[in-house]
Amino acid sequence: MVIEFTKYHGLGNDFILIDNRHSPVPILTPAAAIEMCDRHFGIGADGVIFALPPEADADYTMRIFNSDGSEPEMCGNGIRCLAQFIADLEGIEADGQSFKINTLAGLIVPKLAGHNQITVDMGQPQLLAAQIPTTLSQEAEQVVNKPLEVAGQTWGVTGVSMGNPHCITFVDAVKDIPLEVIGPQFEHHPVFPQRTNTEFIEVVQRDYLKMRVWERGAGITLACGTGACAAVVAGVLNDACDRCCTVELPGGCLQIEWEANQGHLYMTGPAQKVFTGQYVEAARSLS
Ligand code: ZDP
Repeated sequence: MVIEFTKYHGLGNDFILIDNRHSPVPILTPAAAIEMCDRHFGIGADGVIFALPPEADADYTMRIFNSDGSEPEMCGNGIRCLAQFIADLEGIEADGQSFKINTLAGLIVPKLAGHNQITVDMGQPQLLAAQIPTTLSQEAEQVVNKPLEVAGQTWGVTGVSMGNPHCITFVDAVKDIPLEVIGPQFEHHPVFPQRTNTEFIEVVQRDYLKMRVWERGAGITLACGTGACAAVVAGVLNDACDRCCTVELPGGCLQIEWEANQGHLYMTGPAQKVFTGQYVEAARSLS
């Protein structure tokens, strides 16, 4: 079987987009997603995203499989790519056009902002330990700068859910962090029962953060939209940054605003189409 796909990236966080508008069930299994995401035997991507029909009061539903086949609740760079994919599929060019997208983290609303930029209303972060989820604090308490032992070191960590779990820690220099060694130890630490995404943050200025990320289910990626939002929330909770920040990731910059009245996060960044193709299912087992 041949599968039509389009490849997009948001700051180098790259995704295979599938037009699944005809059916509420993804046309691919998590096992197929693992094969397609493989950078040597497949197309290569951090995840596979499906544009599915909407549920009530929305325009579309998004589902995503990580490159390890697990299914996250939300994906910040991915939903910008999804918005651009929908605009491309439907021939929409109008700046200001927004889409209501059902996700496992609730309704998320990306808006075409012009010049390849998309602004996403990411909703409100969830801050209680039970919501993240983590056992680092009592269930109904926040997790701000709690000590966590990883790799023989004590890290001060802050927990934030953007629908998906994030563990944020502030460091002097992100370039010195051995991500591939300690990332998996954070991801699988027993205090995070759903595993976790982990962000290492260097505060350059109160309105400019540098970030490197180890993603749950995907490892090192060049950018993470939900992680950048979670980093600004953690920075504000620790009085380390402003509510409006530039977050510099290895793949480029995102603008993040944690609006004060409703407490919604707004993320602005690019989404870029790279190529379309036809994937030969089971290409790997044929090779
Ligand atoms: O929560 C998870 O398992 C993440 N790996 C999901 C993907 C997050 C993403 N990088 C983002 O930009 O938010 C797509």
